[in-house]
Amino acid sequence: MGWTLPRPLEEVPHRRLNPLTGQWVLVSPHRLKRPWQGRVESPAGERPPSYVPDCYLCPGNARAGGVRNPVYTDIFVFDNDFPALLADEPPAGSALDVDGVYRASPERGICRVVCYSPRHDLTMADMAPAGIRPVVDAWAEQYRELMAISWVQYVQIFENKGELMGCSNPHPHGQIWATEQMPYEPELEDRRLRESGGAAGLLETVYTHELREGSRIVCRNEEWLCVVPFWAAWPFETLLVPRRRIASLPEMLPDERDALADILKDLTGRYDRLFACSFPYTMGIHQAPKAGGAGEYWHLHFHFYPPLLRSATVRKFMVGFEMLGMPQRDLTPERAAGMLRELSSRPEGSAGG
Ligand code: H2U
Ligand code: ZN
Repeated sequence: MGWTLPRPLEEVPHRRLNPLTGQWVLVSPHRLKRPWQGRVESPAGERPPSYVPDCYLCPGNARAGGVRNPVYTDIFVFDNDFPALLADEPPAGSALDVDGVYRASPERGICRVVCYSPRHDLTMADMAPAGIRPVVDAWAEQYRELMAISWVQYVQIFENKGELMGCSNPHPHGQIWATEQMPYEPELEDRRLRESGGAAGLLETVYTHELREGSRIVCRNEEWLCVVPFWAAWPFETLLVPRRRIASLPEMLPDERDALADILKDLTGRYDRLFACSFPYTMGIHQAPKAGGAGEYWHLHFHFYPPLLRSATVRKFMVGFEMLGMPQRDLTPERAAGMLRELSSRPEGSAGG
């Protein structure tokens, strides 16, 4: 049945549970009455050119390692020249355990980079859905290919966008890390999804409630729903969930792929219009690990974690109580969703190209 937030919670400090991780977040809606005298930035300046001769991701250019990129026309995937993990089998005897306190073990992995477009100046928000579709297909194909490697347990696809998020180059790109062991965040989610994997899984329940309740919806289409989750820690954090409980990207049908490309453009466009800037974020796809049975209960989803709070330059810091205690937010998820929802899905006068 439908439900709504008890009225008092819109005014008083409270905790909300993140059912995917089991962690709680503190919400302080009453603090929104605080005066704000910070700056609000004007729209960002000029776009970069569409081709940059010394960009290591532009078509035909040499990368930092010396290898030359092909003259690619849609997407381009390559092995990271400076990978954080190596695929070589670790030498025997490299594990450490002293009194259960000092523990270490080798970790194998494969790191790749995915260029979304040959155009240096585009982001997903500027690309047409038909241009994003090859990115969606590449993600699915990379997941399939990397999961087929015997020792790979998990594949994390992600994107760091914007200097604020440590992104090294504006050329639109993301990364893929395939690891021998399950990293921490998906591990937490794996347990909850497994425990809730009955007739209506956890994210199916969320999908149904959010669609009915409406106050946290940012945008949606036939196949996908984007909300500021009830338990969001970052001010404009979003969760993108498919209607159907699919465990991993290769299971997506053509309609679901097209709809995904469409909603990625819609969401990133809203983000850009929120503070009239190219909106920074870390985005990532959580999907099934290799562990037996995971394909049965996993429900893939995207997380967007943007750092901005009030303008193109005023960001939220996860410091102080957040670092030492637990995450906290002032702006309620319902208000944040309302702000993103009110923005038009396409900028005025845009053909969506
Ligand atoms: P960001 O997405 O955080 O900007 O990282 C870009 C990645 O591209 C980074 O992991 C890799 C870096 O190692 N890279 C190459 O593989 N080759 C290059 O020539 C430069 C950057
Ligand atoms: Zn997740």
